[in-house]
Amino acid sequence: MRRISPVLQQDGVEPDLIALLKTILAACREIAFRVSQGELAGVLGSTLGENIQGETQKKLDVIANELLKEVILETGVVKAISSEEEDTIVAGNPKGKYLVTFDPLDGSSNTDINSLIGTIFSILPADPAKEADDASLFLQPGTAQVAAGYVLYGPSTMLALTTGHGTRLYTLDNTYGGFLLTEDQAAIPKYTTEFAINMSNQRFWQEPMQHYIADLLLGKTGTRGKNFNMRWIAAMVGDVHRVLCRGGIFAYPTDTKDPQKPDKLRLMYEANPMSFLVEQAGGVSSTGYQRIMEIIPIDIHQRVAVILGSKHEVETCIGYHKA
Ligand code: AFP
Repeated sequence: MRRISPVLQQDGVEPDLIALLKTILAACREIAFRVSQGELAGVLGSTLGENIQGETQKKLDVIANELLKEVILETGVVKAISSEEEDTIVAGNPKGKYLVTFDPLDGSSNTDINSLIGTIFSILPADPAKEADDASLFLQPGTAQVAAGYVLYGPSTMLALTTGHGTRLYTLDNTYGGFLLTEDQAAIPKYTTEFAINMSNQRFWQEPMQHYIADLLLGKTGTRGKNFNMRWIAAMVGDVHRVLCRGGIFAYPTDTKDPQKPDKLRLMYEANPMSFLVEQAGGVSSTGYQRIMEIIPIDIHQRVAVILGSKHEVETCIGYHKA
């Protein structure tokens, strides 16, 4: 089985980018270890703080954020980072050619129940003409990403990575301490009978999503003519991993539950990197009205509706938004 560096070299990825990715993965290996120690390492439970999103921070959120921040800024090739757990961007080397955005621990409410969580990251080019503390550096569409990935802390620790040459899956081999290639080309099946959505929000959705899900629930007896099954992990990283492995549709649509927060998922830390991975695996990712990776951000902490996964199913869902 192959290691990461030769695979990335074969794809023609720049040496500085390879080194940056390996640094991020070194931090993720450390996070994986802390996660695996659970209660023994005293890392479970919440801190007294809230992040910029107004969400309670878990101890592991803070630990993962600090670990990633420190090692990424030390590389010298990063001009600035933007994290879901930081109020503002953090400046790095003014001459750095890359920007890194990350959600240090997606699904952190799963930590206390020993369920799936992960780290999601995205790498963008840095504009040399801008200062390192200028947040507008990050206001680039997802199509500008040079790499994106996640590390899933599950029964085995897995990495999904794209640099625009398809999406590859790697598994952490604890015997040698590195990630080994275990799936050379993730390929999301075009058709599916599996959906993932938080059904408890049903009454708060807009009409297109109400209609679409109602038709899925009717199964064989409705217009879709086939039965659908549902899965929900409550960590996007886990739900997207399932989609990459065997297909499906994952959606976190706009809702009116909290009028201050019509969308839940963060464009830069969750939606864009996952969209890049999904598209590179042959899937589709949309808000229902627009390709996610074409959104020009106006704020680093911006949120967005997300519908992604198997091509035919996502396109069917988009069709309901046109009606
Ligand atoms: P946390 O990282 O704050 O736990 O949020 C995870 C997440 O943003 C996303 O990964 C899930 O799909 C979604 O929240 C689940 O949220 P609900 O359980 O509120 O629907």
